[in-house]
Amino acid sequence: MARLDVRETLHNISFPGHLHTQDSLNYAINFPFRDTDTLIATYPKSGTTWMQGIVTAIENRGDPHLSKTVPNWTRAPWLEQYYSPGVLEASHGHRIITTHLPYQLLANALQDSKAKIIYVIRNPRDVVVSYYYFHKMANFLPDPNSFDEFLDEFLEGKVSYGSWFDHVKGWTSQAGVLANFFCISYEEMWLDLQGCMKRISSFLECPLVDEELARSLKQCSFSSMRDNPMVNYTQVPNEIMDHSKGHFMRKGKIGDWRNTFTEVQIDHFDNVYSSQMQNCPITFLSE
Ligand code: PPS
Repeated sequence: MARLDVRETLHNISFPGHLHTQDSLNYAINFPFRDTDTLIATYPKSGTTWMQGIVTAIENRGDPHLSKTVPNWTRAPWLEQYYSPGVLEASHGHRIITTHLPYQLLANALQDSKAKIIYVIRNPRDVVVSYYYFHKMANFLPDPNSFDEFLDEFLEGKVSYGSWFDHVKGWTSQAGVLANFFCISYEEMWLDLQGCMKRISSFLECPLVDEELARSLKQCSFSSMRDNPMVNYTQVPNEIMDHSKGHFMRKGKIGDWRNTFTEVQIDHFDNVYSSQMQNCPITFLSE
């Protein structure tokens, strides 16, 4: 499945055709969730891989075997990507499922579901920078041209997977509505991974003893994940992800957007942000 230049569109949202087909997108929006499923929902570049690692570590009580032997897309497949039916239908017990889809597209499938949902949110300034560099290396995403142009497309919601604003407003509106919904930020995890790990393990009803927690923390540190070929995408061939143009595990920092944005871009971003998010007050922690 190369289709590197193909784009698929669903509900006006564009998806890379290398990973999605109309069939796979329709499979996702009609997916029969089980109450025993755990769903990790994120806008791209918000800490998806990190949360996949955290949930895997918690559910395996800190035993690193699975995370070191099975790629993240197999142990926590993206629901909307073309290979997921094969992986999900073969798994009979508890499933960890990932999605970048906005809530609006999964609303029907999740209606009345008791699946556990973890939504990870990240400061969109760091998201757009991370996404920009990812577009440079991922040959299944359009060439981003300059950061200025990419920033405009991001703010207008024209990038793959759609508008960050719609994504965040849609999913966070489900706090207290969906039966088992938990929202956490990349920044909280960055500043206090141990505290977050305890909160996530309690949400998953899988409390860890100190030794299990210590092993889980070690496994999910940026350096461990950066060096783990099962999560750092180094196994993906260069024609799909050009590793000479960057690393998937790029910096793993908070607030690094300040090194990319100009003053003019900061003002423009802040204007769009305050008009889009006026009814959705969210603050992002910084160092
Ligand atoms: S994707 O393509 O949507 O699945 O990307 P996603 O995993 O959501 O986001 C990638 C960014 O997360 C950073 N990352 C981490 N940061 C801190 N600690 C850990 N363990 C970790 N794992 C992944 C990764 O470096 C990307 O962020 P940037 O800012 O580009 O470095």
